[in-house]
Amino acid sequence: MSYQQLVLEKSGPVLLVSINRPEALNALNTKFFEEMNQVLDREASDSEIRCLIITGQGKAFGAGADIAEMVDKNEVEGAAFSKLGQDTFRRIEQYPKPIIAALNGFALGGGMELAMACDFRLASEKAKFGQPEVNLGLIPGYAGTQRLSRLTNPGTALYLLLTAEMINAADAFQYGIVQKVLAPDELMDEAMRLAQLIAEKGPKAVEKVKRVTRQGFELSFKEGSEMETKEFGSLFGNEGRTGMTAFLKKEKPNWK
Ligand code: CO8
Repeated sequence: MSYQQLVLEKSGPVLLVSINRPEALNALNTKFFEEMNQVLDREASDSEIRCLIITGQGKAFGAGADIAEMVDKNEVEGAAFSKLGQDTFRRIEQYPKPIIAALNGFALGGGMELAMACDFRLASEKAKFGQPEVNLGLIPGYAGTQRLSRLTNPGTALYLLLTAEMINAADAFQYGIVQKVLAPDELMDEAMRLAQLIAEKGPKAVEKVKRVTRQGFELSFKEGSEMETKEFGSLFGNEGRTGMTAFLKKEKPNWK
């Protein structure tokens, strides 16, 4: 399957998805969302794939939703475009395999919202972050208002959302938006190293740790802890036994 706006590279158990519309700084349009959903349905769902990386080609990760596509939309069409993006990013958040954002450059508006939907974020020293929607008379439409305050805190989120100030990678790290800042030529190596590391772990445990952590944000502490107990128990006798037995025998676990 070939895509117009995405380039896929498989490296063993890791699928690298690069957004490839550098002439428009990888602005996110309807075609992008259609193709991203197709990748999640097809290539990413292959049982050999254990972890995904999303990055951008050129000087941007993504400079936001495509302003040229949005400019003439009416209220109903604007809301539909928001819903398409929200549903796609929710799928990324809930996808049963980890998805790492490797932020090579501008991550603005919808591009920053895509990054926030991923499980964690690595940034090049060259990356720039911001929610510039108010400059356009808009607000974030891909759940950025919700994710940014949960990822950071209400004060940091409102500072960025209200001023539309662009911040650098060091500031994004300080605010907890990104987990690591790397030299530009080290970004993809580190993303791949971490993805391969995750791919070596128990696949059921990885899927469950993502789900329990993610769903826990939307539950009370008590409900989240109960879900953890249930999922913890479900690993006994199968993948958990494989991993613990291998440890006791000083062997590498064979998860299959
Ligand atoms: N949409 C469409 N085209 C874009 C976008 C974008 N978001 N960003 C950049 N481009 C295009 C430019 O128009 C330009 O095209 P052309 O060469 O044909 O003129 C090309 O990319 C290169 O851009 P610049 O020449 O501007 O490059 P610079 O290096 O000078 O500047 C910036 C880089 C600072 C990133 C600048 O391009 C910029 O400010 N871009 C817009 C950033 C922005 O406002 N993003 C937010 C968009 S709104 C949004 O994301 C809302 C999300 C929720 C939507 C919900 C649905 C309703």
